[in-house]
Amino acid sequence: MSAQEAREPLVYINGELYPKSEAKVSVFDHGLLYGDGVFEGIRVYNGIIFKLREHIDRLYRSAKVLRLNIPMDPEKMVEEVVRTVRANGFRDAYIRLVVTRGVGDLGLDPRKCGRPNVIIIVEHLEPILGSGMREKGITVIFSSTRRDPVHATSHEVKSLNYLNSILAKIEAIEAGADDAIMLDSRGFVAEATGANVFIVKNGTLITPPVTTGILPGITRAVVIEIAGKLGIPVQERDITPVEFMTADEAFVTGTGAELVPIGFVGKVPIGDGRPGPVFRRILEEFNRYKTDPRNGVPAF
Ligand code: PXG
Repeated sequence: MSAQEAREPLVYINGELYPKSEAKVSVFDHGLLYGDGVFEGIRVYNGIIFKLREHIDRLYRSAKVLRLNIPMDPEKMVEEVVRTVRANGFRDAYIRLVVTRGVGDLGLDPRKCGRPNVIIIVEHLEPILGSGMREKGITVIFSSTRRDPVHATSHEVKSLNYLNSILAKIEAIEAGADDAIMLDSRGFVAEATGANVFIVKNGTLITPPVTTGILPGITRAVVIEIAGKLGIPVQERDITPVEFMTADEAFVTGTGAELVPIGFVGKVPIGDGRPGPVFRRILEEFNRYKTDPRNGVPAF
C-alpha cells in the first residue's frame, strides 16, 4: 500500500479539509432532515476531472430551482474541486459534490437555515461495475414506481431526494435484477434509477426526452455527441415498454455506471441478450473520449 493510500482521504467542508473520520455535519442540516440540497457525481480519469464545468453548471441550475444560494461562484467551485482532488492525490477517482440547505430548525422553512454546507468527497475509483457486466449485460425490470413527473419533484433537478429511485432499486433487488427501468407517469420509458437509457432499433439510437422527467445526464450528452461523430442517427423521442423489449440493443449511461449493456428485461432477452455492435462501437469511442484532456479540467 502506498503512503497515499495508507492515510485517510480528505473531505472538503466549507473551505476546510478534514480526514474522512472527522468529516461531519450537524443532524439539524436540512440535507439530512428533508433531503433539501443538490449534488453531483463526477469522475477523474488519469488526473483530468471529466466534464467538470458541465457538472458545475448543472449543480448551479439544480440549486437555482431550489432557490439555494451556493455561497461561491461557479469558477470558485471549480477551483475548490480541483484543490480537493489534488490534496487527495488520486489520479483516478469519483467525486461527490454536495450542497445542502444547511443547519436549520425542525421545521421545513428554508429561511431558518443559515449558510448552505458545501461538501466535496473524493473516493478511490472502484472497479466499474466489473468488466463482467460490460461483457454480459445487466438484467432490468420495469419498476412499478413511476418516475416523479415534471410537475412534481422532477429529476431534471439533481436533488438529495432520491427516494423515487431508491424504491425502484429495492424492487429490482427483490426481483433478483440488477436495476430498474422507470416509466414516466404516462407509461413511456424514462430512465434507470441512476442512469439514462438508450435503445438501438434498425441502426438508430433512441433515447427518451427530458420531458419524461429524467436527469439530463452528462454521459447521455457525450453518447449523443459520439454517435454524431460516428454517423449513427440519434432520435430523442418517447419509447414504449414494448419498443424497449423488442429493441435490437439497449444500454444505460451514467457517471457511476459509464456505459453498460442491458441483456434482459426480466426473462426476455434484448436482441440476442448480449452486447450489440452499436453499443460496442460507442463504448470503444467513449473509452478514448473519457481520457482525452480536452474533455475535462486537469487536477494536477
Ligand atoms: N439519471 C439519474 C436519475 C441519475 O442519478 C444519471 C441519470 C446519469 O447522469 P450523468 O450526468 O452521471 O451521466 C444519474 C447519475 C451511481 C449514482 O451510483 C449515479 C447518480 C447518482 C447517484 C449515484 O451510479 N447520478
